[in-house]
Amino acid sequence: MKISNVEFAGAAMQPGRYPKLSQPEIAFAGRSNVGKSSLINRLLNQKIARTSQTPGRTRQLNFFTINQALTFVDLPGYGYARVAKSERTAWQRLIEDYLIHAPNLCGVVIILDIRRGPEAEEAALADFLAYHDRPFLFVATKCDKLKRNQREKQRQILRRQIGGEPLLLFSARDGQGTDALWQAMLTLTAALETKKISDA
Ligand SMILES: Nc1nc2c(ncn2[C@@H]2O[C@H](COP(=O)(O)OP(=O)(O)OP(=O)(O)O)[C@@H](O)[C@H]2O)c(=O)[nH]1
Ligand SMILES: [Mg+2]
Repeated sequence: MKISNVEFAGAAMQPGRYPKLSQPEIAFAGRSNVGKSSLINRLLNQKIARTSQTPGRTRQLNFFTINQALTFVDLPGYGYARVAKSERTAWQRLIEDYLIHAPNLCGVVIILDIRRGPEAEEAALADFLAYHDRPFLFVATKCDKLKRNQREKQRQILRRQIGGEPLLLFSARDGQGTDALWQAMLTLTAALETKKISDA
């Protein structure tokens, strides 16, 4: 995809209060510090989403619109123990509310750390999305941290753990997987359009 324009299109801190946008949306979910914002920046070829060494950096939903045609939604990370429990619950409610109600959401990219794989939260998120009829795909990021043969072995292990779902390998550092991820996301947006037509 040729990116000619990316704009920050707003943020949401409370359920129900989302920027009013009309483009198809892709959301990026994953535990805190897994590399969601870095992945978005790599896909967009610019440092627009704020990244940090400190987990729990993204505390709101941030919306970025590309070529006025597609919106990326950077979700707050989950599973970070050093954030107060009340605040974690509030984020979770916000994320869930968005994932249930977003009218233009066509898919969710669930981001894993290649070295860590899915844990209870990822499984719960995938179940939640399936229940609400939201398409999702798994991406294992930070692949640059493993050597090629380790990476392949780990890919097999992770695929088994996610029940044979497709899994793309990615690195925000060296850019591997960027084209394949764009392709997969464009397939999700096309599927939403088709669904809208057949539901009409
Ligand atoms: N080696 C390597 N480091 C990465 C990669 N992606 C992210 N990082 C590093 O991981 C840390 C966290 O990255 P972020 O993109 O801020 O992670 P996040 O998931 O947005 O974090 P929160 O917003 O806090 O939930 C940063 O220090 C990044 O430089 C990658 O593909 N390879
Ligand atoms: Mg972030």
